[in-house]
Amino acid sequence: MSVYDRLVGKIRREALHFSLVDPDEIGYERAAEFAAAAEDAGTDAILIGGTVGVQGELLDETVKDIKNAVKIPVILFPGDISGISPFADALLYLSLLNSRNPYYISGVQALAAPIVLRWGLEVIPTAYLITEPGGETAAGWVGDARPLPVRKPSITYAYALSARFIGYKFVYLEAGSGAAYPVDDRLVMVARKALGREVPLIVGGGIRDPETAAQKVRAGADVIVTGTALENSADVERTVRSFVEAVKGVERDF
Ligand code: 1GP
Repeated sequence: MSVYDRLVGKIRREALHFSLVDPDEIGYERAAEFAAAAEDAGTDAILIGGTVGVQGELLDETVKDIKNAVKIPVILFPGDISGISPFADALLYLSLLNSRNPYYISGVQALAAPIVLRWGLEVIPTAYLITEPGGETAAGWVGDARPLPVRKPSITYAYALSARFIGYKFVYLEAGSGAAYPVDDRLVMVARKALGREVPLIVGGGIRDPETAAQKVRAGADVIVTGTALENSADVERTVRSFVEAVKGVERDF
């Protein structure tokens, strides 16, 4: 069964938590241990990525180390064409739909496609939408995004609906790693409304505590991604467990 189908099957039962491993931030040598601690704490998948400095042989070795250390899906979350590796289970095939630069909407995907096919890597077409305050984060700056404004939720609604019509398999609302504040609840709510139950909604960026993670699930997120909060933790397993419990503890009304 594909990684995507496994995740969607789980999402029907409960909200999920993904742990972001940015090897450039936490150190390549620590990545596997970090991922194993997150798995022990009940996280549902490991995302490997980062906007700068995550590439090449070091990335390949890190992905292999993480694959050896965990059984849950190991999914690439690339910042550019250099962020892909044949050793992962799947690839978030991201299109940054609200970029000003067509390279991040369709160009890098075309450049990557032939090698991804050769590798036989599972691709998960994902509409990546950067919201405020993501313009101040590395993802927003490098990706030349026009961050979706909090005061105009109708724009997020329109982008999410368009992503559903086009046929993306995930929509990822992103405030940017280390953002000053997370994706606003109103934006999560309108994206959920646009997607119905057809397309799972991932929310990440600036989520620092379990209560905020639970709040985003109540607003309509299916998957919560945390990275910085785990990187800053002295006890990764304990911190991941607190996020997992918060996210899975939310009663969803469907
Ligand atoms: C970034 O959404 C992820 O792409 C996670 O962000 O590092 O702020 O948790 P944080």
